[in-house]
Amino acid sequence: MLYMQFQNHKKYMQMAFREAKKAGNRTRTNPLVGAVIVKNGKVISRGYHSFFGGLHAEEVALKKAGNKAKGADLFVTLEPCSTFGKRPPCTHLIQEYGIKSIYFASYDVNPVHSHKAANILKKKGIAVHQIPFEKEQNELNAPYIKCMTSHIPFIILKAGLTLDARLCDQKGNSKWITSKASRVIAHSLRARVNAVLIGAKTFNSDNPRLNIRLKKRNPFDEPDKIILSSSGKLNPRHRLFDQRLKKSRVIVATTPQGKKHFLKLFKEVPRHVFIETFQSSSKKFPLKPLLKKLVRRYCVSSLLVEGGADTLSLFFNADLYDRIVLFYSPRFFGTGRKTCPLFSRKTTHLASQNLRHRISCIQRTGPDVMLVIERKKTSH
Ligand code: AOF
Ligand code: ZN
Repeated sequence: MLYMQFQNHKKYMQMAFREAKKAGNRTRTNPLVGAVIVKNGKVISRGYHSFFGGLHAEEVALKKAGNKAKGADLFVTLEPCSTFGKRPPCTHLIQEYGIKSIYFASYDVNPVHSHKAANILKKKGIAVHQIPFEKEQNELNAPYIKCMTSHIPFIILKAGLTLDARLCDQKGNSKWITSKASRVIAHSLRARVNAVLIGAKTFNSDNPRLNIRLKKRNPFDEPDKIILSSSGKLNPRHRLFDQRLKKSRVIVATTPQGKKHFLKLFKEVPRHVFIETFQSSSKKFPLKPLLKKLVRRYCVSSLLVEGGADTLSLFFNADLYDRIVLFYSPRFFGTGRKTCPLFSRKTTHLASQNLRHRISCIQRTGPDVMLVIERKKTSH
């Protein structure tokens, strides 16, 4: 009997996780959370946190259940919040609606709420149980956990390259190395993050759109587009600056001198373009202040760095990444003046340090192979 009950509880929690995922990339720096309410062995309502600032998962499920929530069990993927934020505390609502017992998967990493709900609810006579789903939670909410604990987004470096790790051919062409199948997966990566970042060289040479081009789009928001350019020398006629294509914000990250240069390029800077300046004492762009600003001002919890080689090296050498996604095309470009390697700048990584990586996925994408590589530990 007890075993059966446990299996059922696990099933409801899995259902709550499926709910949580429905919000895609829309909760930004908030967590993905799902909730299921069960009474007499029947699911009476479900809910999820659907966008940043929106109703919390528990709130949605409780409101749907209404009076029926009295005496029911609540399954929620995250410890409920317990103080006023943008929303009222869920611990309040849980009591108000007469929930009998709650089951949660993990404690919240937000220090405001962490390890608080259980005591509050128990004092009100509500039974509280944890059903740990650590792996699922860490996967689902990697960006939220990273942001909440380090104030830096979850960073994915992405590149399409040849088997000898070249990003460009002899003429410097970097477009069309990988297959269509790889590009479809690359677009689905864009759909899972809040922002995509490229360097000025890639912007000026490729004139990219950096948008999600998938048939099935919901529940994805177009990611913000970020262009890294110390000099501010960016082609003003390129597509990302086109008012008509503005589906998302474009953020130009530059230096004070770069900003002056950039402003001269336009009669009027398009309204969807934001300029952020950072003082730089060395040749390297100050990434950490930029990343912190992206979290604070733009609610970016996950960032996809799409190149080129200089930009990828900048993040790699600064140890500012959590995952690397590589699409290997079955070609070889060899050496040559313009055939740049994946990381073009001098690296300080030693053979022993590279053990920090773990290959978490190997997948064929048409004629190519995709490797997903995780950093074992973050040191930010
Ligand atoms: C969510 N959705 O379903 C739950 C959250 O600013 P607020 O009021 O929206 O509160 C955000 C915090 O609430 C968030 O950092 C997390 O600690 C907690 N729980 N948040 O966005 C939810 N249950
Ligand atoms: Zn809440």
